[in-house]
Amino acid sequence: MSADPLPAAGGPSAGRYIEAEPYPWPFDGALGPGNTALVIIDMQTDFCGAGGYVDAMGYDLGLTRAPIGPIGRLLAAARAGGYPVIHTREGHRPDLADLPENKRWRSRRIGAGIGDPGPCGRVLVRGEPGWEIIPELAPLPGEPVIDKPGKGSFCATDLALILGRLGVRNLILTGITTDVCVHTTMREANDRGFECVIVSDGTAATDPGNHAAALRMVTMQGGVFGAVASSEAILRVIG
Ligand code: C5J
Repeated sequence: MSADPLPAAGGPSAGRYIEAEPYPWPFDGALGPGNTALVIIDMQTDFCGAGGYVDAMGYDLGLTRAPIGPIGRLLAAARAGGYPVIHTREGHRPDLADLPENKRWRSRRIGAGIGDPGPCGRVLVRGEPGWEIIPELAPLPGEPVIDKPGKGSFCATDLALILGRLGVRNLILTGITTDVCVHTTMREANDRGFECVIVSDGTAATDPGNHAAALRMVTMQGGVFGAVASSEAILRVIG
């Protein structure tokens, strides 16, 4: 009789798990620096700094800055434990050749035109001050930085190639915003077979209700996109 290669659906079997909802993560308990990456999404001045894109739209920067502390602690633990760290940046080419016309039009409607000049340089344009990752979470040399023109981190990027090269199959997802770039990335990753956990206090949205709803969506259908865990629960295992 051959052994079942999957853990029992009802609960964890032997392995290393993070306390998460709706199941201990990862599903198979196979968690370690050789197969698990910390992904930090779009912690750029444009999304959480004064004068950036989110600020120009009039949203509360206190919300999008809230995960900086928890992400910083996860980043330190991941680096110390030898876990791969991947950063992403949303932004467009200076000639805006990769900026869809409808994306630009919508951003101009709300007073934060992508590609237009602002206090932090041209909004969401590569190379501009607002597009840079905030100093508190700056990448170290050797940590891949994925430049993406869209909301998802897999669309029009080399992220899948890099994760494959690293042997990564589990993703710890952090960054901003929960309901837009983090969720889009989680959905893209889940469809590609990655096992994902989203960090409840390591993510934030421009609306607290959207943040809560985005986390709740993950837990439906037995964990339709993966699982949700706090940074503290993750630090207990990888810290
Ligand atoms: C948005 C993002 N919200 N990083 N980008 O436009 O979530």
